Amino acid sequence: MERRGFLKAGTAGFASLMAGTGLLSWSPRSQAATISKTYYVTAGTQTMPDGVSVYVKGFSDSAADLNVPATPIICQEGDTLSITVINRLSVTHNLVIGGLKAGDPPLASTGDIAAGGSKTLTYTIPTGKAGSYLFYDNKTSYNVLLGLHGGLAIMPAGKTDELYSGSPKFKENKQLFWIFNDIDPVLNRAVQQGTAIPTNLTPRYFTINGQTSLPPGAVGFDDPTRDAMANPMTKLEGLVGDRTLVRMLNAGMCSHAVHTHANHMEWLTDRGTVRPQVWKKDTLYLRNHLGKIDAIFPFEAPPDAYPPVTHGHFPMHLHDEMSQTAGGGMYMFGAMTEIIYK
Ligand SMILES: [Cu+2]
Repeated sequence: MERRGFLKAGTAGFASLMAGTGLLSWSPRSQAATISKTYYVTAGTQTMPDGVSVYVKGFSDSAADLNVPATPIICQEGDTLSITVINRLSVTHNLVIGGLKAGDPPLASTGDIAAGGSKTLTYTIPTGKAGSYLFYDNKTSYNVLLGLHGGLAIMPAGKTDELYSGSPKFKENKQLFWIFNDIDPVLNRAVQQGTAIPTNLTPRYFTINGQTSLPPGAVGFDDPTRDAMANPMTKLEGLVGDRTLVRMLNAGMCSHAVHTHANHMEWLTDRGTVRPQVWKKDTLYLRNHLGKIDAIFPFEAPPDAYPPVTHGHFPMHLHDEMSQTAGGGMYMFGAMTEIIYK
């Protein structure tokens, strides 16, 4: 599949998102609903910014696609999730929904899905589970690193602008995921070729929502299907006052220092636990191995500029420097996106 499938996947992922913006779209309901979704476990190759082709696996929208990360799911407390996973590969896989808090057992699991088989996970979401979740494959310790992961947003019932009931508010429908991953191609090659899985991993590529930033002059620069700076699913874009919820999930093996220019972020949760006070910080610690944080980027006029600034472009990058490189050195080909005041 693979390249073609992957590129197709890059745009297919937008389909369930809000047309034109890529943000998670949400209309609350007074009644619970059943949210049905089918994922196909597929594999193929993804070309890294240095031209290296890396084998990846994904929970994809069709047998012909390769979506890394998976198309996200958004729902509300009280809803029933019905997720069918069709395993198109020749080894056993599964899909689990991570727990709300660090250390919690998974909310739900498909159980083992044999090669060529399928399973359906059904889970009715109780009140109190609103928040951000990573769903992933935990059949092995490394399947999540290969790309088998995606984001699940559970809204408080009937709400459009709160992370959890009573949380600081964001602007309606201004919410998105930043899902980070890192890739050691030695691992991916071992899985592809069925050789021994390495015990020491050294990531060479760092992604946000499956892509890297591509600076001017690079192949794919400013192409939203390739460049994390231009992808509407990833970049922060708004007018002053467009408070945006960012649900940050880390599928990878490296911890990160998530740094925004222009504004400090309002830090709401760490690993699913609501923080006792909302701190405003420009750099947030996102732990490795399923770490997660939620924060609001407030889109205030940047406070340190005079005369006041209401338009402009700023970066979000990670302050752990290796994550801003590809292939062991290419700078600005890493986990970075753009913040745009329109
Ligand atoms: Cu910076």
